[in-house]
Amino acid sequence: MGQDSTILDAVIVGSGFAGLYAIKRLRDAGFSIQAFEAGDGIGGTWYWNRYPGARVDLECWDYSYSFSPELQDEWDWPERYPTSSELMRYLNHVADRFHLRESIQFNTKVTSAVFDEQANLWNVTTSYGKTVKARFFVPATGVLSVPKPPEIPGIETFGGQTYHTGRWPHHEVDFTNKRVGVIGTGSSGIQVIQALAGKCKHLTVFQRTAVFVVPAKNHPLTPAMRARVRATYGERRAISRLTRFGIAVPMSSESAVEATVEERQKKYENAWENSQLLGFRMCYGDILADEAANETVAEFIRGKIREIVKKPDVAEKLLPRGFPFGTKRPCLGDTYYSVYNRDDVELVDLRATPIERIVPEGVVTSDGLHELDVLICATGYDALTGALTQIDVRGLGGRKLTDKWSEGAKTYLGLMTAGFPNLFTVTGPGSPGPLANMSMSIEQHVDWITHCMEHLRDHNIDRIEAGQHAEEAWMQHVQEIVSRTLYLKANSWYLGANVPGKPQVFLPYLGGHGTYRKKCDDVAAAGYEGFVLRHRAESEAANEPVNAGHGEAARSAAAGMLGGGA
Ligand code: N01
Repeated sequence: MGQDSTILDAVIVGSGFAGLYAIKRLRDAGFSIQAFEAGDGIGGTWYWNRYPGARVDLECWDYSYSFSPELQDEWDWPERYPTSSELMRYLNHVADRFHLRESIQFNTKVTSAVFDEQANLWNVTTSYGKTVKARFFVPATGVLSVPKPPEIPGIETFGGQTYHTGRWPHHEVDFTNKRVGVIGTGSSGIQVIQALAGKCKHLTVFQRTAVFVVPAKNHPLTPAMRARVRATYGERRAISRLTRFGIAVPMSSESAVEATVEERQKKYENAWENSQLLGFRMCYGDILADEAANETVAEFIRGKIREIVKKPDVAEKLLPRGFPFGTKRPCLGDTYYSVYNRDDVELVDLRATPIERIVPEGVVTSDGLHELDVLICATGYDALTGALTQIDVRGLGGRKLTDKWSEGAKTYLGLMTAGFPNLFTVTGPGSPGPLANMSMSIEQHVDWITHCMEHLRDHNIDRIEAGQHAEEAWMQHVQEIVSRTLYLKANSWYLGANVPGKPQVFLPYLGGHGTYRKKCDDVAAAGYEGFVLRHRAESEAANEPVNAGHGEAARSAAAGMLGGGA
């Protein structure tokens, strides 16, 4: 982009799905880039999440890159839902095939990023103390990458081995003859519990909130199945780009409350038998918006739990209650409920008998000591903002990102935050990110960012920033959309409710992947409406925004957004 070879066009942070694709796209577009990765290998979330049973719960034909038809054609997925090691194999293949590794410095954490407003450059400092200068700062740090500890007194005194699912060691952990405890029953806990039942001496599950777990129906893929998927990849991806969740499964617009009991039963049985993560949510249009509709699904799944779990008192504890189905992320698992029929698996209901402390021998709840050799914390993440706020990011006037976001993250379109020019957040808060197909959300964001940087280069513009009014209107719109749904009725990580002291603001955009994609494209087509752009010459001469006249347009565009629908 510029002449000075010591100045990079962009620094990218991370080498998971997002970082790898950002390296590829920005490099192909002719930008000079450097990526930093804290781990000693690529893979991002999959690099760290190697716990037993770890696998993605979107089907491989959705949860994979779509940018290269050759890559799609040559890659053989062995199973419907790939394990973390299969995903690592895939991502390593992508890194090798497109020569991405040469742009990544491993074992290097980015510790700070400070914007120099005179020079219009980001000074990015790493754990080695070295600072590099770049025009753009692109954290591709993932939405679920900073593990959340369980915040239980005495945890450091535990005498056995302690692990967090989100920081699993890279060596084999032997559970033979071990008494293992798992704290947490979200997606990670559900997977690790299924994998360890029967593989250790005794498994104790500490459950604070029972979740909805629907069958995964995972299976190996035959060559014929793979051929069928390949034949329809193009069409599937094209449809997915327009849908609410970024996958090519039709969403019904019918109402669950208006359907007859028999109609509902038939649909729900079908969803149970032919399940995928979003199956139940697709059955009726009002499931995530109407409590009575939602309760029909919730009660159907509770009925299945009662059928599978033989001990009625245990089944009763496993029944999810107190939040609508789908508002905490549902989990997938083929054997989850049946593991509780084993004599060597015990469920501790923390609502009835809370954890008091951890001692060297194990976990003490209000009904006594549970002796353990291994403690696994499947206690989740400081989601959506944790990885960004771990970096000391400072924008205009030296303002810290943590100060700006002290009452909740604010962005325009989840792509930029006002006061922090030339910083793009890949699948940032305020975008659909984790409420849609992540790999598709990542490609959409990275494509948009690349086009934007090309536009700036072609028009000699050296600064882009989210407009204040556009940002406020967008965040209002995000809140307005979620308020029409049931999502605010659950203490979820979407809301930041799982991290003590974190501001509780619902951050993912719920308007749907397709709607959001169109919005981003329209904004770009209108000359990056709502953003403030500054020409290089003007930067040098004064601080007057080149599209100051867009200020009103931005405000009215933002006001127009408020009319959007979920
Ligand atoms: O984390 P979670 P996760 N004492 O936050 C409990 C993605 N993912 O790692 O609900 C006792 O969902 C907490 O209880 P509660 C996916 O998007 C995907 O499982 O707060 N319990 C909850 O049960 C997922 O949603 C895949 O009452 C405590 C659990 O810990 C996201 O990652 C696989 C506690 C945390 O559940 C996060 O999933 C894995 C305490 N002090 C993850 N603190 C796939 O693709 C927390 N808990 C398959």
